[in-house]
Amino acid sequence: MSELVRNERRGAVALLTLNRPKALNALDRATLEALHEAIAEVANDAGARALVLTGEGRAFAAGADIEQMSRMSPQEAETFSRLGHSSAAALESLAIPTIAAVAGFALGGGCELALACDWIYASRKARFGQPEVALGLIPGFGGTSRLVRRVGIAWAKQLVLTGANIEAEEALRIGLVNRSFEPDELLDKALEAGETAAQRGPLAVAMAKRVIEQGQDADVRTAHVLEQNAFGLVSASRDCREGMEAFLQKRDPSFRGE
Ligand code: DAK
Repeated sequence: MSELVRNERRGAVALLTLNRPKALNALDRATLEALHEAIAEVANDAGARALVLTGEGRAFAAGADIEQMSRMSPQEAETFSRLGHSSAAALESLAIPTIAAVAGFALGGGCELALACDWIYASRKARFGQPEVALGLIPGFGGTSRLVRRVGIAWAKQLVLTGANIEAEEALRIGLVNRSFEPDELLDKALEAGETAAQRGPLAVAMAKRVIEQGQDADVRTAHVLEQNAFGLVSASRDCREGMEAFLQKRDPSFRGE
């Protein structure tokens, strides 16, 4: 495992830490490759029931590595963009809940990476932005589509077209961030949320996540049908019987993911 991304387990929660603090965790090719590898490890770790993604030092990630990008040919830029997209897609397609814990800067590709997580918790000192237009670029890791879905078209346009940063409080207000915390509380709160989800029925959590995601790409009627089908499927699971029996017997359920 590359040291550019640390992969640790905290109970049932996988904790991935972008670890290039001297460059504010700027996403270069090697870091994105390490991230992709770490996500694959988590996907294959049956004991990991939630994931928290964070950054070492004073940034979550200050964007794609500008120094490296400045030397890329158009072909290399396309490959780089593909790598960024596939890391974001790999995060999104994990069957477990994913939480971005943003302690500092989440800019450009860093903000886009946070957006690929199911939700974002932030420290009160965090700053978010899509500053690409200041470099004569546009967001390249899926930010235009994910940001619109998270905060609506007007805020997405304001952020992308001005390239200006916003503080955690504003990010919270517009729904980019779910909750904000004092800096020293952030990681524990993110791990705690991950642990809470990790204790739920894993099949139900995975199915609910999938239906929410597929549903938002579908028309409402289709989304309802997807939900009904998934509801039927999950109700046939051992975990579902266990969950209901445990409630009726006034005890904690013992889920096995089957
Ligand atoms: N890339 C490379 N190095 C970076 C970096 C970045 N994005 N951000 C910071 N660093 C480095 C700095 O160069 C500095 O290195 P040294 O000089 O110490 O060697 C070190 O991190 C500390 O940064 P500062 O000295 O600048 O720290 P400050 O506190 O003064 O400022 C800052 C913090 C975050 C405000 C500032 O560093 C900053 O503005 N950083 C750049 C933020 C930015 O513009 N990010 C967006 C990058 S564009 C695409 C694919 C992807 C993308 C687009 C297209 N395709 C292939 C189509 C995505 C694009 C982006 O993400």
